[in-house]
Amino acid sequence: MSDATWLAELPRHGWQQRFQTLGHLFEARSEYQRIEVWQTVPFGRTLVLDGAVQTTEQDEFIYHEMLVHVPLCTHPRPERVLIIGGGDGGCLRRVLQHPVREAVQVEIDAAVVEVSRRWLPSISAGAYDDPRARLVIGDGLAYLEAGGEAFDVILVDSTDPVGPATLLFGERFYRAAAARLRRNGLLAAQSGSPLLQLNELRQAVAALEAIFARVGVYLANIPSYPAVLWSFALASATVDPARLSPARAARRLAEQGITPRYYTPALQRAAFALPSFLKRLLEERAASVSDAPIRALSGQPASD
Ligand code: AG3
Repeated sequence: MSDATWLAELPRHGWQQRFQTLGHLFEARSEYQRIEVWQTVPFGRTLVLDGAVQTTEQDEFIYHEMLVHVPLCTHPRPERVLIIGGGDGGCLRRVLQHPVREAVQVEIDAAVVEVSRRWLPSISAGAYDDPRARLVIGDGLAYLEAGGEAFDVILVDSTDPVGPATLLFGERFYRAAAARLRRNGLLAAQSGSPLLQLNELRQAVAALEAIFARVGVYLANIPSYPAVLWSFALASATVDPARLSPARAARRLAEQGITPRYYTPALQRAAFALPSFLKRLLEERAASVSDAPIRALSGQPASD
């Protein structure tokens, strides 16, 4: 529950975070979810979908730069890029900093785009008006399965792996995405908290590994997300995520005049170095972490 002073996320796995606010700016129920915008003290304007903080004015750059620049600086010629989700426009804006010819964004909820453009304009920063951007309002899986032109990079900028978004973390979705990737294509997806959603992360990685020859997990610290440490998955039929070239990334940034606030080519390489517990747990196939994932940190199987 939230009152006028504090915005509290819905508790999950016995964990809840809250933010001091200066007020509630907007609230509506769309066809798909409850959409709120709050003015928070630590992070400025904050977009909340179904009780979960999605992005904030102050730290959006970390998540969006890591979701976009890691795959796009890795791909030698990212001409056609597809974004699934990402209605706030933060991904689209970073994608358009690269030498792309077309960026297609498939977002299921038109209201998220409208609310974000109106209340959080600094996040998309005009990206939707770029002639290279094409917004499709619709279901991401249906779009992929309908077939059509292929992409160099597919980005999945989804909500948490609960409810309807669960589909975006499963084998059927990844198979459909793989079928729409060009040779040397890359898929990058936000894959949740490696501390609080470890089981979901392992399932997503297992589903990716069933389809892509090369799968890597990388991390970033995102202060407005629960437990801060956040994960992304990068998958490809041909490109080994562990052998990304910092030199190529540096060249791309220089050529395009991109000056990120979080991302650097050295950080890109470092982001794939995983803490031991995570490396081990991702390697273990069958073990279950149950619904108390943080307890897996102790190395003890969760019993309840
Ligand atoms: N999507 C992932 C946000 C997950 C945060 N989870 C939470 N607060 N429980 C972000 C979309 C930004 N474009």
